[in-house]
Amino acid sequence: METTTKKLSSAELMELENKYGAHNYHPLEVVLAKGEGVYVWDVEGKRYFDFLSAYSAVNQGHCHPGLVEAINKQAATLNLTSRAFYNDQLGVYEKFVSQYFGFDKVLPMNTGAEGVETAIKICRKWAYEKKGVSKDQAKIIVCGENFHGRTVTIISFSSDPDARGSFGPYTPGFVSIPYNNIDALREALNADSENIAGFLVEPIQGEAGVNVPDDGFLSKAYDLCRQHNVLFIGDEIQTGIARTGKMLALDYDNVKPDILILGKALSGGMYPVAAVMANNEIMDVIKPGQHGSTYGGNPMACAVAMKALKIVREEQLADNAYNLGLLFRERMNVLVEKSDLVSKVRGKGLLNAILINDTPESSTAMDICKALAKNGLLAKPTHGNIIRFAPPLVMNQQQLNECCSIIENTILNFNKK
Ligand code: IF1
Repeated sequence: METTTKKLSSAELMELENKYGAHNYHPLEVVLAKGEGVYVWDVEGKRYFDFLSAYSAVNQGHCHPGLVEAINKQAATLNLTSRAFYNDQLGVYEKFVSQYFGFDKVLPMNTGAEGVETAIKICRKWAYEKKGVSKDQAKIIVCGENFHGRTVTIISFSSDPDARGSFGPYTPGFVSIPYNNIDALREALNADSENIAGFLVEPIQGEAGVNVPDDGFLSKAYDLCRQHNVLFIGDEIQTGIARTGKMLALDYDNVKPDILILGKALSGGMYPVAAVMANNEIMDVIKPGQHGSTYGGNPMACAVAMKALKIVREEQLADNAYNLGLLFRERMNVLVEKSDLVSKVRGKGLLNAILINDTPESSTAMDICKALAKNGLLAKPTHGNIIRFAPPLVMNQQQLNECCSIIENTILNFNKK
């Protein structure tokens, strides 16, 4: 065993991950050791603006003092009881989160993928018991290029060869249509109306490269679902909790989903907390013994999530994300004019991406991210030639302008290999 207390260098720590950890990621070569607000620091003490926010989990900023206090207090009091017993946090949280998002009930889980699995189970059971779908015939419509998580059932309806690849056999019961294509949705519903149980959709596709659908797509999709007695299931794990400039991205379209899935920023990055919300006629199809999780609804998660949601409201993070997002895209659009390297900026609120003018196979976007890191800003490419920008929502205007300058300078001084 190691007995020395010597601090390990970035190189040594990367080597440890490389040697002892499964190679299921390809991280940027920076080793983080500390975070505060919009900043993170590496092992050597270099400071960066965090433009990933742990994939939109730390919307409230790193180590938010209110969240640190909430988790410490609960950690010293009661952590985990399982759902075999009641606990003094769960009911209070369930009331709080249900009223916050306007649903009758919540089913608490931990990770986003679990939330999606939960929604699928509720939707299927509802289809058999309420819609009258014949046994094992329920189908859920999903969208091409979706990202909903990593479980076998969820990757069964992924169109990404890496995500789905050699993990079969796959779970049946899913029909895929192109994203943002209302005619395709109409056709799929017409083709099998009586067996379609749900439509599962990301209001903005994150992993696909911040794909923003046309105005009206989501509300038209919702109306079609109503016509066919199909549940509209909103995956707001990444887009929710103020990220896109509204509390939920679906708020832009005035759509209230039948089932809402939240995760990530529901805990502000403190702890894995996910929630599935629905009204009674849907949620009540789940009876004791039919779903659950050891950690789901534990007192730590409840205390942290309540505080995380209070912070979003108190600090008006949705409005801040909305306003800073306008500013960000305005400045990036100037860059699109100035630089041949950037062909487009898109997004809502503080969930944005720039398209790099090179092939997805090229290393250009990755090389730009490395240069950005050198200049003190952390971001990562998705799909090869798209760079996602999603800073914590506690950023202020001066910081955002500083970040835009870093991005502009890095790109204007970038020499393609
Ligand atoms: C990884 C992306 C983000 C999600 C939506 C469910 C989940 C996610 C809309 C599952 C998770 C993550 C997971 C992360 C990469 C990531 C991601 F690049 F894939 F698209 F956020 F940008 N629905 N998204 O975005 O939630 O089970 O992970 O808690 O490393 O796989 P989870």
